Amino acid sequence: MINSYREAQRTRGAVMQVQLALNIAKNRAAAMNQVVRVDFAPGALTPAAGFFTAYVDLNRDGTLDAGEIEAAALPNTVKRSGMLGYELPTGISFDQPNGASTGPYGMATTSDGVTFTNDAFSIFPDGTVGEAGHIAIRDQTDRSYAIALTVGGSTRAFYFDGSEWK
Ligand SMILES: [Ca+2]
Repeated sequence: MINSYREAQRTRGAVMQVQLALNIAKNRAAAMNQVVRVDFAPGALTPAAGFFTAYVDLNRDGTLDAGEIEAAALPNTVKRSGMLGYELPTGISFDQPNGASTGPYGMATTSDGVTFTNDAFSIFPDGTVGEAGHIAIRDQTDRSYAIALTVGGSTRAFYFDGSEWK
């Protein structure tokens, strides 16, 4: 039996942590004057793993190479498949909500919940990102959120009420 209120709090908490992680990654890109790559499908993982990393892409090739700094500064850092990153709590996943024909701001959706090319994007030292998109997050009671990212690098969390994003 799922306690609905507690479940809602837990899901909102996870959404806030993902948003916080993106902001930490952005601050890091500025502080280090380097590109930070946020990857929801690092190594052999896919977004279904509910795990992502954000590493300092020193050679700017979009790949996590030996010697590149991993995501130790993210909230709730765990190690998965040999990589440091953030993992969604049990029962919460990257996934599009049922009944949503678009994402926030009318963005296109993808079935795995993460719309970025190759499920990853780069944050440049000036805070801008290579690609706008969103990350949809859903819990086991179908409560659905998304974090939308603009090319300017700002993030905003949305809730899907069953018919529209708010
Ligand atoms: Ca690299």
